[in-house]
Amino acid sequence: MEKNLKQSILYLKKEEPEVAVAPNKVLFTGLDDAGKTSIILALQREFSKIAILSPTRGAQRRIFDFLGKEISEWDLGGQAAYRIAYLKNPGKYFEGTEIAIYVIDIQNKPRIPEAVGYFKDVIEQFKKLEIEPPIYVFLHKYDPALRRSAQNEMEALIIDLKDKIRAIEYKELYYYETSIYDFGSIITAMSEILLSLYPKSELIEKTIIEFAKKVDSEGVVVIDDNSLIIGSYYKNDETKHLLTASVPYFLTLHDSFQDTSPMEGRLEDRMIVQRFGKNFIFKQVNLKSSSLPYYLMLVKQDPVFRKEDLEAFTTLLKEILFK
Ligand SMILES: Nc1nc2c(ncn2[C@@H]2O[C@H](COP(=O)(O)OP(=O)(O)OP(=O)(O)O)[C@@H](O)[C@H]2O)c(=O)[nH]1
Ligand SMILES: [Mg+2]
Repeated sequence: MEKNLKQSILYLKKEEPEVAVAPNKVLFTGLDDAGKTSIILALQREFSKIAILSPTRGAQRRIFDFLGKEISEWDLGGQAAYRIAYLKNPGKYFEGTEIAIYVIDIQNKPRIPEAVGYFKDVIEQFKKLEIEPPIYVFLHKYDPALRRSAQNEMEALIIDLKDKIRAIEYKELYYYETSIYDFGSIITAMSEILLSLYPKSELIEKTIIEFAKKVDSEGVVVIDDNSLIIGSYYKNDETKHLLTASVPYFLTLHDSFQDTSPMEGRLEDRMIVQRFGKNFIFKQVNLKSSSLPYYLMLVKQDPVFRKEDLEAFTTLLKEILFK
């Protein structure tokens, strides 16, 4: 009996496809001071570290889990001396990139030509290595205050910058306007980018839409512990903005409560904020006992929903994600 059990466990282990799969490499690159490390820290809600950040030394790597997939995140310090070293040894730094995120500080107008120049260098390395990862250009430091006070000027600058980049031929190129003072912009960008690696994302989306209808909600987001939205439903753009902008604050508030009273396992624990005649409801959901928590946030007219509806929803999510 025991032997059979052991054999079947061995068999199961052999069958497990994840074992041989290398983590997906996501590369953050760009000039020094562009804001790469700040973006990464914002997603981890390490706000106090952003304030005292110093330039990244060389390549910093971190591995994290996204929907059960290992993501290997590379943050390439952008100071000139490091950039020269990377270009001398592309195999070491650029090889295996599956997604590239190129961060440009759009507030630093005098350095834009330099940023475009290094962008060309990076593309050349990919060509040398015969890889063509999608590149997401972050037009970064587009702060809300700037959007209010100098929108025309910034839009003109962005058009000009895109023209310069367009002159460099590359297949898959996408743009995001981001700012660490608009967390929603970072969360939305990173979630969309990482979900592109994940074939089940459409199914998750459908499940969320069904749940939103069932509980009569105008917007629902499911978030992982890295502040990444793994699926969402929004009735309209306004709801989308309200939800994505407030998610990081709910997460931070949740983090601060966690230190004193653990929420885990208490189904009734939720945070509710009333605004615009609506209820913003935030709660932790445990989709897998061994892994990091997930979070659910929804906007509704009334603050209640049936426990059974939530349970049916989380069961479905679990099946999609982990089976
Ligand atoms: N106004 C504004 N400042 C930002 C934003 N993001 C980052 N910063 C600031 O930009 C500076 C540089 O940020 P880092 O994240 O260290 O830049 P980096 O690209 O990692 O730089 P290297 O590590 O040298 O390559 C810091 O002072 C940040 O506070 C943003 O969205 N808006
Ligand atoms: Mg850095």
